[in-house]
Amino acid sequence: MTINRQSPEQNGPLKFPPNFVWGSATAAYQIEGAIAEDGRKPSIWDTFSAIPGKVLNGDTGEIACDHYHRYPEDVALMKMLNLGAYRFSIAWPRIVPDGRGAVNQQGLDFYDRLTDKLLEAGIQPYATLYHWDLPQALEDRGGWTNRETAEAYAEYADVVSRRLGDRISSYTTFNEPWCSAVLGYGLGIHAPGKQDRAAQVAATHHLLLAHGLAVPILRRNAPKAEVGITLNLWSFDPASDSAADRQAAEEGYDLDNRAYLDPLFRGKYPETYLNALAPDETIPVQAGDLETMKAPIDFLGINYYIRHVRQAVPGIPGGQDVYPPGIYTTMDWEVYPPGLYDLLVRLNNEYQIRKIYITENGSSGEEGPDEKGEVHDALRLYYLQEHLTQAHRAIQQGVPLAGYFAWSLMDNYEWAWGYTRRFGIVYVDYETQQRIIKDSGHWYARVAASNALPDYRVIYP
Ligand code: GCO
Repeated sequence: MTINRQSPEQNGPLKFPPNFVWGSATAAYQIEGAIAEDGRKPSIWDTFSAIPGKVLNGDTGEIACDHYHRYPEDVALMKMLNLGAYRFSIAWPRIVPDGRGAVNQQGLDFYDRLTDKLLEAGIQPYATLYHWDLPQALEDRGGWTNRETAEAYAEYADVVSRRLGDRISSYTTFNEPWCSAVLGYGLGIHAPGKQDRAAQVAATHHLLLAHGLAVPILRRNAPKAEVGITLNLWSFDPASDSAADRQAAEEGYDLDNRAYLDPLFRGKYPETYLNALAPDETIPVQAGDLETMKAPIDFLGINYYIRHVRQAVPGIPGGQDVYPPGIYTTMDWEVYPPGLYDLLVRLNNEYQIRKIYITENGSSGEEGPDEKGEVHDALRLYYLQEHLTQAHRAIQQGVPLAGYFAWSLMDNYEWAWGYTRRFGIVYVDYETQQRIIKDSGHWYARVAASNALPDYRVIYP
């Protein structure tokens, strides 16, 4: 790791606006463990991860980071990292274990205790209501392909926000509905593992509908909290200057980004998306749905990891990905920080967005402790630094970016990759459950404390 103290492009620290929120993020199934404790019943991820071949090494979230029991220690770690906010998700199968009906008070108690611990430590709780762990009982009736799941979700949102109310600073209805619909119902890479394009289209609609149904409920129960949604978005670049490649990149943007943004901000699906539907892929839209989906929100959360570079393929809207030379992480994801700037500026130009948070951004890397017990994760530190530099640039261009959440607080269960991909700024030894703050975590703690990027730059490799 080289520290360049005379970086030519930077004079002095890059200061962020006052009150910029510095946080870190996790998700329930990825860290909590305790899958059968205190009344929790199975989610689609318990079922899916138990099927041989679905998850690398057969890994499950049974124990994960044991956060359910170790949350006081984890909040203490957040404090050491100078975090002003913590983005976590609430497990629906702990709260309404059968998806609908009986409420499990012990499940609510856990998030109550966590919220209090955070507030005691001066850390704002940012709660996500759905990060992919649908109660299995609902999946048994069709899951997100069934409109009933949207109604069940609204009831669940009501239960949670009645209990936690304004003690939660910020409610996010959904994390990455694209992943739930496309990876879960279309490609079968995630739970529930369906490979059915028509199911994907129906799931997309019901996820967006559920969001819209929940917004007024959250506002009523927690009038002082903010309400928003998090999307996984990419920037899209053409593989060449040709008109065909440029069109492929634009179609890709429409199919993956705009298919979620337009319903939320404009109350309609984009033309490219509608035109790409096969005859059996019908959107199960009912009167009023599109109006419901565009309920005004206080913020948009963006999870940005990579860009897409697209090459035209005749007959395939959006073309195909190509992989330019560059730095790649162990997920085989290209490190492309300017894509974050491009995306933020474009979103700000195209939609009326009151406030944006980067709710996830980070890098995988499999470094472990050295003989001194330190974890030197140079690529992750570089990744955070470069993306924050681009975020800072976007703020200079007028993008209303209000906060940044590093993914992730700690190494955890990386879905179909099991425990083989580590994203934490804190290392987790899964055998002993020991946590060690990595170099990137120490660096991030200084950034959060000073509300600025330091005046030196780390060069990679
Ligand atoms: C995501 C997920 C995270 C992943 C992360 C890295 O929202 O996609 O929220 O759960 O772990 O993105 O792949």
